[in-house]
Amino acid sequence: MVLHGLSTRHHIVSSFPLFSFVLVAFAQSPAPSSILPAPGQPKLTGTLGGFEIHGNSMASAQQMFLGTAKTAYILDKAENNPPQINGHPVWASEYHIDTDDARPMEVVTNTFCAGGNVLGNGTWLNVGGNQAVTYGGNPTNLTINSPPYQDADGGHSLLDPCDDQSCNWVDKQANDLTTRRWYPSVETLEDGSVIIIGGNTMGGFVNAADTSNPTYEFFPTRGDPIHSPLLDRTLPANLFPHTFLLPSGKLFLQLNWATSLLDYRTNAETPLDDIPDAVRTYPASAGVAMLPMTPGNNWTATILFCGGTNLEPDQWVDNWNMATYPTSTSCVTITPDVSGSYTHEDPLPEGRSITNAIMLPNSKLLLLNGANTGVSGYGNKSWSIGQSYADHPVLTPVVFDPSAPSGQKWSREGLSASTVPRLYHSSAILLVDGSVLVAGSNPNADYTTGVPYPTEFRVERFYPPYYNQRRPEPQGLLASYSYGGPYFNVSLSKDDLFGDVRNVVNACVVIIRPGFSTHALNMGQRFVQLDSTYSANADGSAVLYVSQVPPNPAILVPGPAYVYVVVNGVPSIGQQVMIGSGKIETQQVLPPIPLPSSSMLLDKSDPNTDPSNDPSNGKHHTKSAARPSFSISRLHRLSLLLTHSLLFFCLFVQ
Ligand SMILES: [Cu+2]
Repeated sequence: MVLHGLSTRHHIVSSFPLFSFVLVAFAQSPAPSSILPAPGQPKLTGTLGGFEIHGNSMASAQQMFLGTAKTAYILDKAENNPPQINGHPVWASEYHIDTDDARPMEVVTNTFCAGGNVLGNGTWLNVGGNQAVTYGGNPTNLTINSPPYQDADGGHSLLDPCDDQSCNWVDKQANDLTTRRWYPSVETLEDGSVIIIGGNTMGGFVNAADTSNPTYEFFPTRGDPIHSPLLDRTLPANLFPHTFLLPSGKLFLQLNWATSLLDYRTNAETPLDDIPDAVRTYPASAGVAMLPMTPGNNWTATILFCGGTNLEPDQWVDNWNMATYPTSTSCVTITPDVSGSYTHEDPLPEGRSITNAIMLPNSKLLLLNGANTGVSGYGNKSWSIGQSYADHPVLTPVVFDPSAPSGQKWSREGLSASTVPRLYHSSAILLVDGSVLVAGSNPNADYTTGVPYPTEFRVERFYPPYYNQRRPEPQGLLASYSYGGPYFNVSLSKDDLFGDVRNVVNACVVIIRPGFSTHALNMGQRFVQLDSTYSANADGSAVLYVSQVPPNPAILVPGPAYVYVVVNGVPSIGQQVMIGSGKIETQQVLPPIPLPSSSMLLDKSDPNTDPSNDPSNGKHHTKSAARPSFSISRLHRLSLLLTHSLLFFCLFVQ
């Protein structure tokens, strides 16, 4: 029996003309991508919904990113960590996921509160940071190779990650950055270059007019920094601006109470609504993430903010007890390409600052780390907790389900608490096995023990509830992905579909950039579901027909990412892939080849696959079941209308 779903694939191409990019001719097809081997199973079983302490990071993980499937990289500030390298303390390390060993790495520049992201060619960039310091974090007069750390002013450093321990940071002291930047944000652009935004020229708890760097620039350089009026009018809580490249090609910027769109091509800024309830930028340090971009929402970007603190600009002075000040429970979303207004979401179960928001492959958002009172930062104040400006760690994570009904989006079902407080200067990233690497916390001016919140080297793994299930082992995933172009086939066995071929309607392919984690941000974190249809076979196996990345590099920028196949919310082991050309250049964009219609070839003799035994009475084989969450968004409808109007006009004028 063959049941065909109604194809809506031709709509996908027509939904993109709203965005101004060029579709090149079919003849310029991308270089064929190699096929990845089927991923296997996790090497471990984990404590479901809980944390396990796994290793020692050697330097505190103020910054952390996944360089390869097996290797994470950690950056700290220059400080008096006990491990040594080349005659001075270590402030960078390479963490091996499978063995929980760390390798010290040499970094010359002081990466204290630097930003970072990955370029389109796979090289990681660490940029900005404090000047050279001595014990206690105090600045030294010398700026190059100053004792005791032989550190230098935070410039920028580059790393090509590796699995054989052969790679090292390359420091650029005489660098391309034209100005000093402490606390900058870094966002990768459509051509794989990055924009570097804001920061200040000297340190401080918050920004100030005399030290602010109210500009942005690019790497590789495009010349002098460009002034941003938004950065001028959002003092003092405008460091590490929340920055997201939108599908429209504009940059969404949220800092202090303000929101704006930046067209970096014309330098035009368009104010949007102020964010309600709370400041979300450092030191308020709310959790923030772009929610999944999927065929169901036509790859429209919605950004979620949760927590923070409601201080007004004149309250960001540390002459009062900020460590006991309550944090916000407020959560809001904004869909900036559609509306400049925020929408209230279900609030958090408790207020939270300094929290990391991690996109899981099952389309849910994990919030972990952070404090219930206070803010980021530290100092020797009478009211400090040790030196911390935050207190009351929130040890139990909480999960946000974007698809759950209002009032039921947050859940702690099956989740348990960590034993390790993670306050200022902590970090977290998704790993390929779907667990989350959690590290850092150091609300201290220098390496410090014997205080309530010491310099933390313990590395944990958090195991989401899916962790111990058998993972899908898809065959046919590609090693690199083009923007549009031909679709490809991914095979799933009966076991991959949990013994019931009808689960193929709940199978999808997602690509995740875990991002550069620091200061409650994961810069560049993104979750994009590829379009797909299916053909289910009588033997219980199935094939997914999978589109390449949508034909717009602003939806998923070029560079390395991880591909997962998710069935019933259980992800395969992720595999590192390359999005786009692997070069920093204008990316080739092709028309997507329409996908075949979904079909379900069922074995009537097998009660597991006979649709007459299905309580849903076979309705899941229809178009709506092929994409259960599919709905034509307003934007999609508008684009269809425009396309069809254009078509009508063309016919009419002939
Ligand atoms: Cu910092």
